[in-house]
Amino acid sequence: QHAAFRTDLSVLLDQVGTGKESLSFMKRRIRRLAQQWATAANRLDTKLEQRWRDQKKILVHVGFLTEESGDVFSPKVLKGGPLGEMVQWADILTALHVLGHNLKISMSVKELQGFLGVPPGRGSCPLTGPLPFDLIYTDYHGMQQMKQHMGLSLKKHKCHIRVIDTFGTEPAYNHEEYATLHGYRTNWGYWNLNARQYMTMFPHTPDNSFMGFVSEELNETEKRSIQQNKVNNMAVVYGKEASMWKQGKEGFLQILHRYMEVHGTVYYETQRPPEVPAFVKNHGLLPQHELQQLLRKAKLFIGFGFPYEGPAPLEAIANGCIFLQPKFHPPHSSLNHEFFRGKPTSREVSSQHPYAEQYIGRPHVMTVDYNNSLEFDSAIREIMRTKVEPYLPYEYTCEGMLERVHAYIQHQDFCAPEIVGPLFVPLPNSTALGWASNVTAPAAWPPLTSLRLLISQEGQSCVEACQSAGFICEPAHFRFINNKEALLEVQCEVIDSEINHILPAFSVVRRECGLQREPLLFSCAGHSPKYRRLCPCRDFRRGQVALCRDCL
Ligand code: U2F
Repeated sequence: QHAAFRTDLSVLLDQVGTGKESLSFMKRRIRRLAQQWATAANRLDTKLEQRWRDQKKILVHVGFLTEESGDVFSPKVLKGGPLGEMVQWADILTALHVLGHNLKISMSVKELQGFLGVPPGRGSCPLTGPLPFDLIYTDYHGMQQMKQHMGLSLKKHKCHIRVIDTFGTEPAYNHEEYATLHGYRTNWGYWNLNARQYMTMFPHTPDNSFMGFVSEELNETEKRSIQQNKVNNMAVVYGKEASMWKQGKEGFLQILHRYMEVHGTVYYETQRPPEVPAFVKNHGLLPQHELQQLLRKAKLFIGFGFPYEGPAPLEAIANGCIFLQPKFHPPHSSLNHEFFRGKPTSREVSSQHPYAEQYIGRPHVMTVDYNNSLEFDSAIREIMRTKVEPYLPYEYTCEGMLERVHAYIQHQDFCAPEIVGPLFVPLPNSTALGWASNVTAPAAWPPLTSLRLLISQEGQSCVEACQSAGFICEPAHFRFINNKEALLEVQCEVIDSEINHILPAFSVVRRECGLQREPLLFSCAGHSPKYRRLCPCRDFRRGQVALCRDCL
């Protein structure tokens, strides 16, 4: 059946259910953005020229909101707790509904069992028949629950699963045996999925798929009125929980206060939290739409270093604020910071919000060293002088998210047997950068036309190598370059095939080349001091890094 776009969200709102603050938050958000989604659906429909889209049977099981996982988030919705995950799930549900799929939503293990058709009760009673869904979106908690209640059949059906994973999972952590042997084992698990089945909140590592969420888009009239009403000396602090304000913030808050009126939206019960200085005008935790109004007036949205990688900076920038944030030197990661410890990634987080830093940047985003008061001081003064327009990257608009999710649903297939190289043929007389395939593999997505082979510097990952050449690493293309034809230019004396997440690569000193023997370990993120890596890069659309030029 064809999936026809839907612009009426009432069925979805009924499906989300009631009885918890988290659900009310998500429903308020869905209602508030309904018009934006409808407009976006119409635009994308036109853009895709009414082309055929298969309607999929989709189960969404939101593991972290189930009682069985402890649901620590719901009670904190009105108390300054994390909302980023709820923002994202609300938007995923809306996108799937608007794209016209056949959706079932589960927020408890009982509902999960009901939808999957496994007998209720504890213990692992395997699903015997076929899986009644084409796709299951869940999270790490949901994976555990499915393992417990689907038993062995989870393995059989796992290619249908997509895991919503805020900070991302790198291939080395995902492969059970490899993680266990090489110190990449974490409590989140090693599910042996294709790493692209993990879907992240920001485009962190291209090893995972970028799911994202949306932020409000302004029309020209709104943009103009915002610019007229900006208060040049008004700052809003990023931090809805008092603990985000503690320790070492006095110094730069004082500097800030010298120039600007400082506003906060910190949750409090009866009186001002002691962490928040008296000169701060605290509005208390605001409903999302009121926060937007505050951001429309403010000139500056300032981060204190936590929370990491949340939605709020995008909302601020979309409402015409400049986002000022601390640079992390050295970068924070699971190796050196409590918050990331035990998360299945070694990704280095270079500032509070690396996406804002790297994908948006000046004049909308300024990333500075907060320990250097001169630098901080001059940043504030520069911000007060600088005029910016509200800005929202296309990938965070409703249309951008619909386009991306549409492309994933129609093209990503982790169940089909993989076609492997060597489909790769270097073009004659080419430099490494110019190498491109002149063979087309009909089933490949992203299509092979997008492939650009690159060789990294020693110690450099493919994420960095591709980025520095203006491309993005594309893990789906590894299978086409993991062969000796692709190694032609590097003249290796020996070619081995091993299980190691930095392969394919070669060691300059030893003139040894290594090919990858375990496709699950193809990794854009991997790097090692003595190795230059073979990197499958691809082009990408402006403002939609998840998709290559010919990907739609
Ligand atoms: C991130 O979670 P947070 O919820 O802490 O992220 P934020 O960027 O602070 O904000 C999430 C939403 O909270 C809303 C705001 C954002 O959409 O509009 N909000 C609000 O409604 N009222 C207010 O007064 C202030 C904000 C991240 F998303 C999570 O994945 C991480 O777990 C967490 C920790 O790093 O950070």
